[in-house]
Amino acid sequence: MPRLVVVSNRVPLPSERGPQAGGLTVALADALQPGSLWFGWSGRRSGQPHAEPRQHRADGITYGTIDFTEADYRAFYVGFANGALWPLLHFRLGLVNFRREDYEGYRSVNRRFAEALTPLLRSDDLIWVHDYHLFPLAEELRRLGVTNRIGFFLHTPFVPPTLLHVLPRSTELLRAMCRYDVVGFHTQTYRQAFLDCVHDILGISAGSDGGFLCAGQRVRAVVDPIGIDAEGFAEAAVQAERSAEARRLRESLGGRALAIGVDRLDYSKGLVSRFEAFARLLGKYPEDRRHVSFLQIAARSREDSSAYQRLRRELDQLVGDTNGRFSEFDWVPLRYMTRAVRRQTLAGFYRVARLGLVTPLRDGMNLVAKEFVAAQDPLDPGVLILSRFAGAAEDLTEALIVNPFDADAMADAMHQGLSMAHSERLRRYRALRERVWDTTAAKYCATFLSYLGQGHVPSPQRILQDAL
Ligand code: GDG
Repeated sequence: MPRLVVVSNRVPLPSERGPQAGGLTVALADALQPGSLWFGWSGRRSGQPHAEPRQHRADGITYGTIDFTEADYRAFYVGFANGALWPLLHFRLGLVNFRREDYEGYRSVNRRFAEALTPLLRSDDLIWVHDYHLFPLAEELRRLGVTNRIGFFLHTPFVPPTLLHVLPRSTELLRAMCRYDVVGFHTQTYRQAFLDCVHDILGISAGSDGGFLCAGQRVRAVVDPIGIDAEGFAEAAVQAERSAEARRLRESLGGRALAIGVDRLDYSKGLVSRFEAFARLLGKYPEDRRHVSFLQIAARSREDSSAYQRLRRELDQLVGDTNGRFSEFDWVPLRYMTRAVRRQTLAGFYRVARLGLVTPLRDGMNLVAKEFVAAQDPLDPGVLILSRFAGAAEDLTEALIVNPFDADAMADAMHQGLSMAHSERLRRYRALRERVWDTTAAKYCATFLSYLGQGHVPSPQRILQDAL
């Protein structure tokens, strides 16, 4: 078996993981077997970072990390990756902030990743690169003579050609994406958008299997929806339902139904329109006022960015307005916390909830939708309200699918969910459960690795070792 090398922007060392284990860590748990290497940024900024990576070992896995300078962090991470690529890939052109010096910083960090990683590589390693921070990494590795199979997975949506054109240097980035052997997306729609860009911008047509040839490189664009460890999460929810936290939450509801939202505090997650929709529910359906409480957990993220600071201010104001308008002396309709909670606790909270509100304006997949389904009590399940613009909506069609730009329609869906008959809740839940159990994290990893392994030619040493 060749060794797996995972590369992502941020490497969460086991010793430094907080309550909010990232989606990637959880999703890759199955692929990262002892012997694997995970390479990326340590999360630290230092004046004079070492060119050579620091290496740590835990549970048989090697973690290779490098530090950033303050300038790298500003240009690569805050500037180009999160200030230009993230809004573009989430269709928010008004928020795209392109600065040439940020782009140069992005390219130079990708070059440094390649220079630090190359000496750690073996000739038959399979390299799996994650997300938009690292579009040009394969190109930089190829420049250094790396001929291994290299795959890339994009966790965000991909945009059609008219939008990609908006970003200066996008042709260069698209060409760089074509230095990977495999390029993976969550959905058919994103893969098609990528192939349309390759066609319209680079003038290359792909075959029906998503394969094409670009500057001598054979590339294959594939669909591989990410999932969760459904069984493990369901078990965690059963345990957590009996925890002190879940009990306190239930007692605090005083018999009311719980609506829950769990998101990183990010403008793509549609929190503003979700809060507006909830206020409309309370205004339009007075009978629901005494029957529901909404808990939004929105762990802070990317606080160095001005777009995120503005969002926080807007949400603070909305929460204040809604609660000021509708609260009664013994009831606060909207509970909003920006601190992360433990994953186990979260599982119990989902299980207590009657409504799961997953209403992003755009989202690559959205794992919260799958976690909510997995956590439900099969005999008395809650209702998932899901944005049609989350990748998850391509699969989870039995959720109440909403347009997150239509606050009235979302309020109606919340009302429908609160008054839904038990038989309909069961019918929808059973169909959703099947989908969530069908597209797990383990399957996501196995599928990607099988694409990446195809065409893998073992090195002469490996053939010799295997023969002995
Ligand atoms: C990107 C794409 C794609 C959230 N708050 C807490 C907490 N979380 C956990 C959730 C979930 C994860 O974080 C968030 O995953 P999402 O999929 O919703 O979103 P992104 O972070 O934006 O991830 C997304 C994903 O990559 C995977 O490809 O689905 O579309 O944007 O697991 O439960 N976890 C804990 N405390 C919190 O307060 N423990």
